[in-house]
Amino acid sequence: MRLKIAIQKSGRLYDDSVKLLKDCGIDLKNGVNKLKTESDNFPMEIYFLRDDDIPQYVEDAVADIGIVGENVLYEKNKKVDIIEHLGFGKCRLSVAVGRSEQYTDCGDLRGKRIATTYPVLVRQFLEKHKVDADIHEISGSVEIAPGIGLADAIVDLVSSGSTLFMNGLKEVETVLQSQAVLIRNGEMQEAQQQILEKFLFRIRAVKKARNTKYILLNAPNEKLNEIIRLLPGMKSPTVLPLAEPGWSSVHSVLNENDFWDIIERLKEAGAQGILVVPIEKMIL
Ligand code: PRT
Ligand code: ZN
Repeated sequence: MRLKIAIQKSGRLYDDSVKLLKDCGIDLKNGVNKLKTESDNFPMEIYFLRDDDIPQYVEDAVADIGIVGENVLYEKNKKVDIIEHLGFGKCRLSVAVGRSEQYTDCGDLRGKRIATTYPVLVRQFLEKHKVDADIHEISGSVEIAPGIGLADAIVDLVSSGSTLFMNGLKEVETVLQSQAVLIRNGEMQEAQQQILEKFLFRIRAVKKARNTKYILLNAPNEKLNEIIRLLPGMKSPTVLPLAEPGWSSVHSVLNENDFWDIIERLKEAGAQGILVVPIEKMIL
């Protein structure tokens, strides 16, 4: 019994999807340009597909689970469940208009021609805002549509914003915030379900570790209490005496988001020789 997972064959989600499997200790048999491969050390079969096809394959149970962007998932609207947000492939689906256009709110889109590869999401967005506009579905290079007179506005994925900028466009509305998610077929056999539980346990340990750093520092004993108060730790920080009398070594973990703030306060409190190291896995 193997758990079948569909991931993107090539493109923006490929590297992070393969890295996630690798970080979960799942080795893939070599074979570039293959449609599918399997793992030597985990009961998993990996299908390489176009991202647009992944929701359908999971709905049809050709694959049990899949990794796909929320943008594709909601556009395709298939009967699958989201199990986990994966934290990569982050982008937003945005409305953009010419940089010199006046724009105050969605009402300005009324009667306009909007080019997009996401007609379903754009229609929902316009209905929500009670705006009538013409949706022109095109299959790619959406950003050039206003420049060649095909549309007045576009709805496309944006990450850094440089594509819009280079095409003389400005972002005016966010239709959807998106990231890669793990999806599953609603009905799965018990054996696959159990493999999925194991896989999820590993994914959560990897995600937790990615957001956390291990910190080691030296502190004069008289400052220990103050420094320990700054460090959350998993339970509480580990404190070990240094060979030099009057000094201790303190070990703990830090959340990536609080990281710089806490480091500054630790220095002010008298911490020295601060080392911060990545954590590979974290099981709580
Ligand atoms: O061949 P296949 O159909 O599998 O791939 P694809 O060409 O349809 O998709 P791909 O590989 O481009 O993107 C896969 C997924 O990555 C998308 O569905 C999103 O979930 C996610 N993602 C994250 C992005 C971006 N960021 C992104 N910036 N997908 C596309 N873009 C494009 C965008 O369309 C625009 O052309 O990048 C350009 C904008 O980037 P910035 O940085 O200039 O703003
Ligand atoms: Zn695609």
